[in-house]
Amino acid sequence: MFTRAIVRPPAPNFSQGLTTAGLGAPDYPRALEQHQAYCEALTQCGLTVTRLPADAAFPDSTFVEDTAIVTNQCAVLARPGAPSRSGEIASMRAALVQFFSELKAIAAPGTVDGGDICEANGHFFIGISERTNEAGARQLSALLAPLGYTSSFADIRNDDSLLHLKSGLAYLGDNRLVVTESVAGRTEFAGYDQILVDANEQYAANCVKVNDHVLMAAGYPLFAGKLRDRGYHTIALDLSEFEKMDGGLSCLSLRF
Ligand code: CIR
Repeated sequence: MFTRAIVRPPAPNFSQGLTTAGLGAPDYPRALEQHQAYCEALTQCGLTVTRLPADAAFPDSTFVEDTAIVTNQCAVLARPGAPSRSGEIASMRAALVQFFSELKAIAAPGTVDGGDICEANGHFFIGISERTNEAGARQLSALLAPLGYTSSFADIRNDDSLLHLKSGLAYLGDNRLVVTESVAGRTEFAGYDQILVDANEQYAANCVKVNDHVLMAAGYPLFAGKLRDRGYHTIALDLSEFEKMDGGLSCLSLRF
């Protein structure tokens, strides 16, 4: 069970963050509304939500999931692969020390974006991507191992459809993964029950199981139906303004 989440609303210069989406500039008031609804959904799932102040020094800082890996035993500060995001770590450190007695950290030359890390019941899938390098992946694996966590790597550098591993992968519990087509075919994820996200609904793959609900992006009826058919209670959230900045649902919070 999760009890807490950390979020950070977008700053007014949110549109100056990194993006490849080609969907146009985000509408700031609308982004704030969507973020508010996201926070309310987390509250509905039973979480106490800590809202960090918006930080215009880092336009991508609303994507807090990329800055740390949190487990039920520890937190690991990430080391973002995008240089423009490296300064986001200091304020996340200050936030996390309130909740974790010991903070670990990825060090140079390693880079890790939290969006590349998918935990599945004590096993960590670590994506090696344009953001997370092999040195960072090995460091994270070594930090987690003494705590009893296992890990494995998935190299997604040749997969243009994925910014981060979790752009195409989510874990729902009960040995069940949500996968996009390109992720479904990979041997790393064989042995799991897989819910396939249709190619024209790929954005929906980045969903999050929070206690008794699955939070998912609104506007993806096929995927919503697949979840409902399997008995999940879904909460659909409009994330259009975050999608314009390459952001998925999971990256708007750290949950623990
Ligand atoms: C970036 O490119 O870093 C941000 N504009 C979006 C990050 C989204 N994070 C994620 O999917 N984990």
